[in-house]
Amino acid sequence: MKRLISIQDISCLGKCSQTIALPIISAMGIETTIIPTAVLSTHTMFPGFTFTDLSSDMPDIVAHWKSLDIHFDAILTGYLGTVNHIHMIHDFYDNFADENTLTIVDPVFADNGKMYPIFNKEYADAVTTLCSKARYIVPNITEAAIMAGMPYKDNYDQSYINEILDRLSQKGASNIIITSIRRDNENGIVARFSDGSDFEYFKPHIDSQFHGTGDLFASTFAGALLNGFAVSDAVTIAVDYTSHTLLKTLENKSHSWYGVDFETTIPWLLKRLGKID
Ligand code: PXL
Repeated sequence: MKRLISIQDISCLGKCSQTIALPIISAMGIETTIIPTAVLSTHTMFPGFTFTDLSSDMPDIVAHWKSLDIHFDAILTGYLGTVNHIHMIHDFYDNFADENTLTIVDPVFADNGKMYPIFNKEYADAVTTLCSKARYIVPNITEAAIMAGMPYKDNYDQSYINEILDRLSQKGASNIIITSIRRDNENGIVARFSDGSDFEYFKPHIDSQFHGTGDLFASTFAGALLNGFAVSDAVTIAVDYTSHTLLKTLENKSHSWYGVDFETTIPWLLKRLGKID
């Protein structure tokens, strides 16, 4: 069985980061190991959330796993929280990544034109450097613009996206998949792959704002890659699944405001992957 390590926070309530990666990637038939970088009472959109930094454990975890000669097929990182965490991911790559490891970074620090609480330019710069080392990056359009050093725009055209892709490529990013792109009445992704080819995939826009949709996208994308799908197919599956889950969440009148109802759509994903009939 393929093995992935997911390094991001545990938000005890709020359906995001590890509480999405663990169920989704496991359901896709991939052993999902985790390092929780911090424990939060909720994700940061709830007022008054607690935050306990767990990064001091990381060197000991790494040393133990090195002694066990553990191998990971993929390293997925999402919300990390501090610049120190990002330095630890560089160390983790030095210890566990080789030319075959699928390194996937979701930079997770901003959305809708703004940085999330607790992040600043220093964090954005540090995560941009991490993105230049990873094989795949999946920023949303706000994160991509900030990392590219471009002003965020609510309305943009293809030349704006191309400029962001050019600048991120120049900074060393390998396969860039920009999510949450709005175009007319559609939402989707635009990607530039390491062979220089561009790819895009759009679905009808769904008017909603839920936390964790980026995490759902990144987890599904990682799981699909590890199931052997080509990168463009993995992206397509991740967009289809995220959009299907949003629609199902909106249909469920008792859905929470803070996260999507992925629990109800896992069978759909397994069918989409051809794992069940
Ligand atoms: O969904 C991304 C995410 C992950 N982890 C925490 C967050 C967020 C988004 O706000 O607050 C703690």
